[in-house]
Amino acid sequence: MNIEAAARRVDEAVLNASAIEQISATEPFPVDDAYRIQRAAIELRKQRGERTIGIKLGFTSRAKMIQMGVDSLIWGWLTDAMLEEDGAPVDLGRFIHPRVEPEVCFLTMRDIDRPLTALEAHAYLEAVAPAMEIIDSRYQAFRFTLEDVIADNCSSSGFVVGAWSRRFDGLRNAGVLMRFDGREVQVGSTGAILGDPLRSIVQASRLAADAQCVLPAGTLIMAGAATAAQALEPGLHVQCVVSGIGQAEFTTKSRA
Ligand code: OOG
Ligand code: MG
Repeated sequence: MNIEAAARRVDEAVLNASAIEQISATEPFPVDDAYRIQRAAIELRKQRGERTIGIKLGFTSRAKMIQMGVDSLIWGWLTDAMLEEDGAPVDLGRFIHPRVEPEVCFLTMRDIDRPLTALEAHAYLEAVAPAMEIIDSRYQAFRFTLEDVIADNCSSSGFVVGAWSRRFDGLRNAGVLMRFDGREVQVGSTGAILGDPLRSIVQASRLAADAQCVLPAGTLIMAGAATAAQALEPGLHVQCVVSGIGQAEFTTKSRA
């Protein structure tokens, strides 16, 4: 596998907002190479001035595994260019076939430089917020293998984070609602995320340690979707409510 060439392919799909064939269609490749491609593609973003500000976990819930037919936990990078302001309009023009999913986001207050236990995780956290991730697979028809989706930075394209708080109590099993124009489109519970979203910190610490990465204090960690993702279209008001934690929202518009 030519890692650099594959990274340029996914990166060009991002820049042109146009779908590509799955990389595995021409050449099957292992998970290790998938993460190498992901890293190389993030380097290309950094060369354009983007900054990594956190990580995202994927397939931490059954709902997502079933929707996408993939059953391994994956992770990718969040950059400053992906962060959309809570309550603001999101321009869909830069996406191919965007979907949105309800999540929670954590903000760390200490460097994570080793695998943490569930008991330790809490002490590493500054705050939690309701959040939504906008995913936009760079592959045609939003279809991919595990390796393809990892290479494509786990479909990550944008995210919106609501107000931060230290409301960690009740986070284990809080109701999650996603609404389009006031209509419920997804309903679930934070318990769907690894049984308890705090476990995403344990998983993140393990993945980072395996990759010999330190997650510096101030890192954002998106825990993964609590429900299946929902396709976005222009002209929507999108809201995510996490009971007892808060809400996040945005509207969609298109350039066209
Ligand atoms: C891959 C990303 C999965 C999640 O929260 O489970 C993910 C995809 O569904 O395209 O972000
Ligand atoms: Mg997600």
